[in-house]
Amino acid sequence: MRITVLTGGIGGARFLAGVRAYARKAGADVTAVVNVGDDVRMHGLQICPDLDSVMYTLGGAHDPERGWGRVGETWTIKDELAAYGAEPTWFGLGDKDVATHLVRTTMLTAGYPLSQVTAALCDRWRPGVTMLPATDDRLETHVVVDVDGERKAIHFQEWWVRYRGNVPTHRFVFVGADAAKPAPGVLEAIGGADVVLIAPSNPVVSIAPILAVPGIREAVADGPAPVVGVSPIIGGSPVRGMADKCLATVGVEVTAQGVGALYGADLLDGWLVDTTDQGADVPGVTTRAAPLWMTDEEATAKMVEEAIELSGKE
Ligand code: FO1
Repeated sequence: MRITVLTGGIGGARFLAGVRAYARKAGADVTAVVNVGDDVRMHGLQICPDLDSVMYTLGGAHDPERGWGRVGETWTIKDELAAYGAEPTWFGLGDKDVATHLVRTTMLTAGYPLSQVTAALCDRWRPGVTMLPATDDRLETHVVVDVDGERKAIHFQEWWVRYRGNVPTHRFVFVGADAAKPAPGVLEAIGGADVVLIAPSNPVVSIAPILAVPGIREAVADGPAPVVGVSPIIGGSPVRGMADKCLATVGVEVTAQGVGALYGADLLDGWLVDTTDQGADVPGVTTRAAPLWMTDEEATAKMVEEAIELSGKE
């Protein structure tokens, strides 16, 4: 069986650990199509938070408490940059993490596309799934906000890390999406899948930027594989992160039903919600309830099994 997962964020990385555990038992192959909208250039380095979260989590090197970056991290470079007054001081790059960004930036500067750079980084981390950026082209999520009496667009990382989303927020813009092409292998992974899963990632800033790459939404919606989404909202709150703030900005109710309806029957065949949200009704989509707390890999693999069952492909 071939499972393709659209994913982003820390929750998406955790979910993938469960997909990999399920796949090992079921003898399935997994491809992750990963959001690049969070990517940002800082201090001359290209940083890909979602690709790195997946790579470090599946490589067993992530910091489980912080959620992002490396376990056992040190912060000398961050402190030295701050001592120079080098902005942005609100964004922390760990020493170990910097090595990843140096290798990535060197390869990108030499002309390698992000997909090949990601494959090269994965030679070290052996995530056990094929990791593909949604696109090799520049695609960044920017956020239109009011700051200091001025309306302007700031990078998603500034919105989230600097302001924690606590500024008047008007909309999200996926800069570069219109001209972006799916990275090599993305359309093939979607078209050749037996099932496509949408991870319990932020629908607005993790999944929407993937679907904004021309051709990807169509491949998912019109492809032969059943599409099952897993709700990132449990009992009216996001499992983690800022999905509540993002959904409020786009005028969508912060409920499992609200997010299911946002994806809609155009995209989804099945929608897996938590048992707390049993009864969530998404017109034209088969819903099912199961425990969705990703407390450990085993619980997450069980969620994945429920999603695969819901797809009818188990
Ligand atoms: N999150 C923070 O809250 N503060 C940081 O200083 C920070 C730095 C950082 C550096 C590299 C990286 O890959 C991720 C980093 N994150 C940081 C996490 C990131 O902002 C978000 O959690 C993701 O983009 C959302 O998925």
